[in-house]
Amino acid sequence: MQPAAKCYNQVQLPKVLVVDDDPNMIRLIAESLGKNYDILVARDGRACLKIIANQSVDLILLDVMMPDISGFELCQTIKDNVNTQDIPIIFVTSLEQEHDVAKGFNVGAVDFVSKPISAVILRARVRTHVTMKIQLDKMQVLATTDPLTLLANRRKFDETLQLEWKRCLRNTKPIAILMIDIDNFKAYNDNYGHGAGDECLTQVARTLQTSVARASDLVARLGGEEFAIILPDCDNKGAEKVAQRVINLLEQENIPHNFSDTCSHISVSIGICAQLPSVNTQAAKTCELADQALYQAKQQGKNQFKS
Ligand code: GH3
Ligand code: MG
Ligand code: MG
Ligand code: MG
Repeated sequence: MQPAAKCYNQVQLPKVLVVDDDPNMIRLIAESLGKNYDILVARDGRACLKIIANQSVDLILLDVMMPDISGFELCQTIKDNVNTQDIPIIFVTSLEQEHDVAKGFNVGAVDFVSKPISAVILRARVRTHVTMKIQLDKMQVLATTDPLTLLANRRKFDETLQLEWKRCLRNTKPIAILMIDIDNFKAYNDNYGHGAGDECLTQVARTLQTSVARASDLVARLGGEEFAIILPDCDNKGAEKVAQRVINLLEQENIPHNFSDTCSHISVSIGICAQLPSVNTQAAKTCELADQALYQAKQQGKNQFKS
């Protein structure tokens, strides 16, 4: 699972992880950086990997020569993992031969700082790379978020589906997709106005988010009044439970819709497809089948789900 997403409204110090087997060096680096950063410490590669698996880190200062795993190997491991590959890594090392520096960049580092360290240079480089990382994070959030509902957008949906599909294939687990479409939404917009339509979309988005239980479940707005949910490690029975929860919650919320041919409140139709991924099938096929089920739900009277 990915570390929790960052909240940019909160005033939070950037997190810098110092990985070094020498406690004196760790102290020196921490003193050089001052109070502008939240400094985390790991004495070896294993401790480093544990920290970055559990929290989001903005920069790693990495020693090369360490007893268990070398900094070069550790850097490669971090860069090979999709959940950690965007963390910038600066090597802090006494190795300064051309081929060592080249190797550091080849395994994915963004910079090099020589030991013995100069506090001024270290601070300047850390500030530069942390600033870039924070800007990159903001751009990534913008590129993957639907601005109206703050749900994941279609790009994020497609990316997540590919990742979760592969993960479920590796672990021999089923994956379920729910395709969700608001019923008679054109009539809602035409009668209550576009502003009310936007508010309704936001409220439905919140309801969908409330209906899923796990951190790995993804709710997305695909466009217009169409949404989708990815439920990794979930079979058809589990997916039907989520769909029923959505329908029940919308009934309780009772957003009035007097121009609907279905019922007097805002409702949705849901198509479900749960599959065990295999090497011969593709995620797109699951979406297609969920779309066909959604069509059935619409045909058979709306405000319901079909598998
Ligand atoms: P059905 O029950 O068969 O799904 O019919 P429908 O009216 O919901 O579906 P249709 O595809 O005919 O209309 C979708 C409407 O959604 C069209 C448009 O007015 C509205 N819509 C799409 N995107 C937005 C948006 O971002 N904001 C608002 N307010 N309305 C939107
Ligand atoms: Mg060392
Ligand atoms: Mg539609
Ligand atoms: Mg619709």
